[in-house]
Amino acid sequence: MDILQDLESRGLVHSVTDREGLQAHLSKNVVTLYCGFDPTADSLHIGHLLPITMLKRFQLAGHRPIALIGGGTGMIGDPSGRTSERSLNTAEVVQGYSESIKNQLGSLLQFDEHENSPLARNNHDWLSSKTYIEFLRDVGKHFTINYMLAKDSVSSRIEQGITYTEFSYMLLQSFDFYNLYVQDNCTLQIGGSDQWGNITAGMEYIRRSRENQEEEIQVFGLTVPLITKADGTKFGKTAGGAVWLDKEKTTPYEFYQFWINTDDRDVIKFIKYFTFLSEEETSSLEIEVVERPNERKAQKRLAEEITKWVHGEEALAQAIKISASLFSGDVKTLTASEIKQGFKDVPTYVAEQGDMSLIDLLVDAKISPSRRQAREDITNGAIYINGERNQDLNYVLEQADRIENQFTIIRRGRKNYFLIQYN
Ligand code: 485
Repeated sequence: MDILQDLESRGLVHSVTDREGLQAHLSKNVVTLYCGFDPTADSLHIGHLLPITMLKRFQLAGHRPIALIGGGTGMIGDPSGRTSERSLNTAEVVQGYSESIKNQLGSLLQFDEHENSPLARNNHDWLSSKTYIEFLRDVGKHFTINYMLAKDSVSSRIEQGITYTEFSYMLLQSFDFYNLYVQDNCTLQIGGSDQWGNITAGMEYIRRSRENQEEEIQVFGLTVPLITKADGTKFGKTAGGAVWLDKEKTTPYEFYQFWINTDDRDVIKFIKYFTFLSEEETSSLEIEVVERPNERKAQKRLAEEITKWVHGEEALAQAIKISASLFSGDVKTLTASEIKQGFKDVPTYVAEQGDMSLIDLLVDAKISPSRRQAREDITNGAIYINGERNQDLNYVLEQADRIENQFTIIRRGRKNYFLIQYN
């Protein structure tokens, strides 16, 4: 199976220009390809993960990927796939975001570490030095307004209005493809399906601007599908918002849990999309989903693979440990840093240092609704301190109940967790 067939069998190809031509091109050459990322936030999110795995797949197949950071285009804002105008960020903000994103892409793709390892480029390098007059003459002249108006990214915004700034975005992305074609011999651009218009505009621009040269121009575009879920909800969103790749924004435990919670109907598709597991292993997990769905083996494998890739072995081991502790209730072996991750969304009560009676704590932290109920909860055996049942009505919490002197975990009933944090 060649790379294109492999991608197709995984369901990763939404659209491709000249499929047969691309297949031949990939079989005859080490192809340089690129995908662009605009610095619109200080971190990438899991919506970016699929194109990143694509870059890696091409690399593993012997081709040469470029991760392009949109330090220049991020100053403008791509209207593709959006229903409203973006607000502009300052140059400093965009530069800061560019750096964070470059670091993330570097850790996922390992720039410059081996022979056909991915390259990093930043379009600020060529966009910022081009004058307006040059740009209009060299790039603008190759596009008719009619062509630009016909693109989805523009036509879908006409009624509502689109600024000249965002309208021009496709010219910048086209100019990027051209530059990478000239300087790095890049002949393929990939992206999400919302990028189709910008990618084909770039191909068009390369052809037109090189029209009078002798060389035969072969450039291609390929897009990955928008990820859909069986239950119809949007992929990549949780109650807490987007799932980020930055561990400060989405902890490795939350990240791991996101994948663990994948629906049985989606899990094999996601394994094909996001992991590099063999066909045999994927098929055997497919059987597991059907025959032993309760064991959630496929979800565990999916979560393990992606968490390891994005956050590393150690963070994965922690995420697994936190998940197991919360599941079994045996939380006393958790470290303070693991508690911070695992209990991020748990009601937290900040207590003063010093000893405190259990009943007072249950009432003050609103764990039990009244003193009477607190007493009942304790006698009934519903209260656990750091995973251990406590039925002593006169119990006073002391130093030994504080994990690393910072936290006490209280559980009421089967799984209502509360976190006590000390000042
Ligand atoms: O030369 C280029 C300059 C910038 C870009 C691409 C080529 C970025 C692109 N215009 C864009 O906005 N991409 C989105 C982003 O940066 O968040 C997303 C796409 C998604 C997928 C992902 O980037 O919406 O489909 O391509 C990698």
